[in-house]
Amino acid sequence: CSGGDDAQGAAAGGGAITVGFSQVGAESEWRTANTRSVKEALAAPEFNLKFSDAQQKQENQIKALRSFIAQRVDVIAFSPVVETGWDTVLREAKAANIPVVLTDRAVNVSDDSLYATFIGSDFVEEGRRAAQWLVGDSEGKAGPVRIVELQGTVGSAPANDRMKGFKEVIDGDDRFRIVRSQSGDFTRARGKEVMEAFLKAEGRNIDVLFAHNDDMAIGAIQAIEEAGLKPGSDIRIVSIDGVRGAFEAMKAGKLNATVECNPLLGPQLADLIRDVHAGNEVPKRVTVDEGVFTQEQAEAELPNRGY
Ligand code: GYE
Repeated sequence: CSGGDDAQGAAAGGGAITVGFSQVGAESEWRTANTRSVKEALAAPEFNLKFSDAQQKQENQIKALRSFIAQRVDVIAFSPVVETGWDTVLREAKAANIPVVLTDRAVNVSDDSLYATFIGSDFVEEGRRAAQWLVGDSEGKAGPVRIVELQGTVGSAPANDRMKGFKEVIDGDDRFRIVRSQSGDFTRARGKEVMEAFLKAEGRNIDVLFAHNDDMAIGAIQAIEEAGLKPGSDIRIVSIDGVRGAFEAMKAGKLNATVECNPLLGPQLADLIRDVHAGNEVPKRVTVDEGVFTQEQAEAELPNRGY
């Protein structure tokens, strides 16, 4: 036996809490705001942060987690790129007695004791809210309403859940039809490319764009303008996150609505890490308060945006 318990005891006895944090990447405005928030909160002297960027690849993230385990960090926190495929590495963390806090995105594992807690948004609810905005905005309009969907990273919790929540609501009204769905990997560049392909395939027969995040919507807006159409009126657009760029696009009349997804989780994450490390009971699921904003509110709300 390697004497792991002694090492653990010494770490808990005094000094800073060493936290290994594995971030998804830097794919969106949301993500850069999230990274900033986490780094700021864990810059406090009571923490010693080891930060790693997975560049949107699960294999990089698994490597980072294994390296945190080898370094015997006190707590691991990570935002999982995709939902599945975590059982093995999380069992390794558990065997090493290192508690894991899931940040932002959830995982699908057979055994819930493989992580201590999950802090993040309710992505299904966000998808529902995007659809509810669309239903409200389509009052009195005749069908069919042809929707194209720019999905997030394939297999990620926000892509799976936002699609699910959105469909749940529009399925109740047969005017709405999703005519094309494809992943734009949560980036502006891919959002633009995929929207170009949608426009090529569907011509002028697109009424609505639902983008799983603002960045893809902003990329798509460019594609729509280049195709000689007016984003926000020829094609109505709803997306998710509520980043500054979305508020600017709404102010310019090019984006119709954004559903808020708050990335500023750092302070709440720091509290959870402190509690988990101290062995205190924590809720298994912690959610974040969020709203929906429209063009009419954009100008007034812009100065209040923290991201
Ligand atoms: O919506 C998107 C980012 O996981 C909630 O990831 C997050 C999503 C966010 O790339 O912009």
